[in-house]
Amino acid sequence: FGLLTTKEPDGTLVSKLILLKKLDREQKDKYFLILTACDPDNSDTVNIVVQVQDSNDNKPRFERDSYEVDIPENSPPGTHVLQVKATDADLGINAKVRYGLTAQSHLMYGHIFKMDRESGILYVVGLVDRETSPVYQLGVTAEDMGCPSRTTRKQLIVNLSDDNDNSPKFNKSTYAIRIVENTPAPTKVLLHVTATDLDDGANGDVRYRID
Ligand SMILES: [Ca+2]
Ligand SMILES: [Ca+2]
Ligand SMILES: [Ca+2]
Ligand SMILES: [Ca+2]
Repeated sequence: FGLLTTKEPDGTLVSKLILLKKLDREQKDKYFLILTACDPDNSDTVNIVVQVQDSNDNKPRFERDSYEVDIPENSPPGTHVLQVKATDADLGINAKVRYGLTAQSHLMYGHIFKMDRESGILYVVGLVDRETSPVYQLGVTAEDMGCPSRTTRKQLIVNLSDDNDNSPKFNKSTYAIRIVENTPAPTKVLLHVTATDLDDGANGDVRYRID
């Protein structure tokens, strides 16, 4: 702060308090100044309190640089996937954070995942099937309520772990073999069959037997 002293036409000296440097409420929100007026013999002082009001100059910041979580496929609607959290250095509504999915993620995956605006909890709302998509890359947002508001985006990865929810399937429903009687046995290969299983790892390993 500084003083700009000017002389009025009637000869009075007027001092104006001026700002010499930008203020940052997040650094210091109150200043106590003492202004003294003095003549060669006497003086008077006055206290000045400067309260710095907030402007929305900070974006919300997520607590983590990235979010990644594993959940089992077929987790039912209502399953709590993960909670994100962001803080904002401003004050009041400038620091009040609301969460969401980016417009693109909402468009693509809004039928599968939903972000609670208040709590930042991501929920399952649709079918999560590893065989359809084993990984979801979601864009999440934290937006403050300032005017204009400020928004931060972060990537959130949801990996689906496998559940053994697919049976092996033969590539044909019936196989017919013609074989001449008295063919010497053991013989060459009569038939090659394959069955596939869409699951992962051991859940997708197929063994064969004849009953
Ligand atoms: Ca803010
Ligand atoms: Ca601020
Ligand atoms: Ca299986
Ligand atoms: Ca599966």
